[in-house]
Amino acid sequence: MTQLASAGVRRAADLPERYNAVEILERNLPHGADAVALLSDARACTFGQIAEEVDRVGNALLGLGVRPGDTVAFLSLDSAEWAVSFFACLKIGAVAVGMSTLLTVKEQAFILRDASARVLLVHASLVTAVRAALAEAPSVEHVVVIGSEGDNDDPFFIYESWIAGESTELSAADTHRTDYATLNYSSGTTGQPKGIFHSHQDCALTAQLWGLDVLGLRPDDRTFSVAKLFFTFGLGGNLLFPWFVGASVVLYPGSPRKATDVLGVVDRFRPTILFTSPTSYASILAVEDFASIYDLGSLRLCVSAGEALPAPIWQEFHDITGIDIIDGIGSTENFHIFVSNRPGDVRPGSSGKPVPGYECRIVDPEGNPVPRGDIGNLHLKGETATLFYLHDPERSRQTFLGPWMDTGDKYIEDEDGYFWHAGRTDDMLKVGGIWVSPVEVESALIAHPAVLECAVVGASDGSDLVKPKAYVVLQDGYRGDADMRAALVAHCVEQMAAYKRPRWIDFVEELPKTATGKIQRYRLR
Ligand code: 3UK
Repeated sequence: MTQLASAGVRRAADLPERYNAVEILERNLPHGADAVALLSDARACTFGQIAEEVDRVGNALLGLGVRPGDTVAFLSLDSAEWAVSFFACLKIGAVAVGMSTLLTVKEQAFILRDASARVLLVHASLVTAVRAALAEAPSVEHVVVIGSEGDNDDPFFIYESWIAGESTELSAADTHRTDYATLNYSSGTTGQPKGIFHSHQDCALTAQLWGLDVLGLRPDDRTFSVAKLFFTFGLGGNLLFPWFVGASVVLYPGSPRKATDVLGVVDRFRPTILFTSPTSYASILAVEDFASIYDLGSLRLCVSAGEALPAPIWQEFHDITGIDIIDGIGSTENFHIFVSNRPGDVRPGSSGKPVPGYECRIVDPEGNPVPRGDIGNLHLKGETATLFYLHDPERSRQTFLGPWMDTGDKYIEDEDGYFWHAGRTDDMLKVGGIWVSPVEVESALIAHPAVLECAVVGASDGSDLVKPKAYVVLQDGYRGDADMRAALVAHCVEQMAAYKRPRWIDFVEELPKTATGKIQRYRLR
C-alpha cells in the first residue's frame, strides 16, 4: 500500500492518483496490528484481526462475482461484521451502500433497486422485514446474513460459514482516488430518497480536515457514536476518522432513544469522544442524576450534529459534566462536517466557523453575497462535496453549481465569524438529526378516512428542538378530540418510521392558502 506523506492529506492532490481507502485500516498494520481497533458487546478485535477478516470477506465477495464498481448493500445496526465488510468492499473496489434500518419495506426495495445492489448483507433481526423488499429488487443475487445461527430453509449465506474457508491474502483493487467507495441515501422533500456517492479520496480528506485538524483525534482516543455507521456522520466519526489515526471505536447496535443504554455503554467501554445528536443529548439530560449514576470520566469531548444544538442544552450538559460539546454542521452530500466549533473555541448555539479546506458563502436567492449579519443561503465549496444525485439530473443541476453546492440551509455569520443556523430553504425538518419530509407525514395523515386536509410544519419542543406538528381539517361528522388525535398518530406510525409521527395535532376549520390554493406552511409556522 502506498505510503502517504506524514504532513497530511488536505487536498486530493496530496493523495496518490491510485488510492484505495482500505489504506485507512491498513496503515495501522506495520506498527499497530496488536492494538485494539474495535469494541462491542459481541466482539473485541485488533487491527490485525480486522485486516485478516477484511481479506476473507473480500475474497468471499469476489467469489460471489462482485467486481470493481459493483454495489454491495448493508442493512444492519452497527457490528464488527459491518465494519469489516465495509472495508472489504472498499478493498475490492466495490461500492458500499449503507442502508438505514429505519426504512419502510417500500424504501428498502427502492434503494436496493436504485443502487443496483448485487449483494445484500443483512442482520438476522432484519431478514424477515427485508424479504418482502427483495421480491422487488431483482438486482440482488446473493444475501449474506450476519448475527445468525442460520436457517436451513433459506438460500441465504451465513456470514461465519461464508468466510470460513476464505484466504487471508488479498491485494487491494487498483482504484483511482476518485472512484466511488460509498453510496448513501438521503430523504428529499417529495418522492424517493436520493443516492449520494463518495469516493475513496473523500474518506481520507474528511478524516484529515475535520477529524484531525479540527477535532484533534489522537491514537489514544476511543470513539463511540450513537449515530449509526449507515449515516456518514457515524461512518466518519466512528470508523474512518479514528482508524485514520490508530484510535479505537466502540460499536453499539442500540437506539439513541434509550439514554440509559447509551450512558451504560460510556460507563462500560470508557470512550474518550461521544458522537450523537442534540435530541440524544437532551434525552441524556432527562435522566435524573445521570452523571453520578454513570461514570462519564473517560470522555474528553462530545460531538453533536444532524440538527442545530440549542445553547441551553450545551450549557446544561457542560454545567453537569464539564465537557464541551462540539457542534458542527455536516451533510451526506459533503460526507461530513464542514462548519464546526472546535475544542477550546466554542460559541454555544452556533455551528462554529468554516472548517479549513472548505469555503462558505452566504448569498441571496440570486447568488450574491449578503452583508455580514444578514440571513442568506449557505453555499459550500470543497473537494469532498459530491457532484450529483444518482438518477436525478434535474435536482443535481439545481444543487451543484460548478465548484459550489447549495446546502439548502439558511445561515447568518456574526461579527466574529461564527455561523448561526437559521432554518432550511425547503420545508424539510430534522428530527433527532434525521430527515422528515412534511409532505410524507401529510400523505400518511390524508390517507386516514377522517382527514379532509392537513399541513405539517416543524414546532419547538421543550428543549428548543424541532418535531413535526400537524394542522388537520376533519371531514364532516368527525370530532377533533383526544381519541381522534391518538387514532391519527397510530395511523401514522403504521405507515412510516415512528420518529416521523406528529407530536402535536391541532384541529382547525381551514388551512391558510394562496390564491392558487397552495397551503402556506410558513403562516402555520
Ligand atoms: C442539518 C444541521 C444545524 C442541515 C451529517 C454530520 O446531518 C448530516 O447529514 P444529513 O444529510 O443532513 C444534512 C442537513 O442536516 N444539519 C446537520 N448538522 C447540523 N443543522 N446544525 C448542525 N450541526 O440542514 C444539513 O444540511 O442527514 C452531519 C456529519 C455527516 C452528516 N451526514
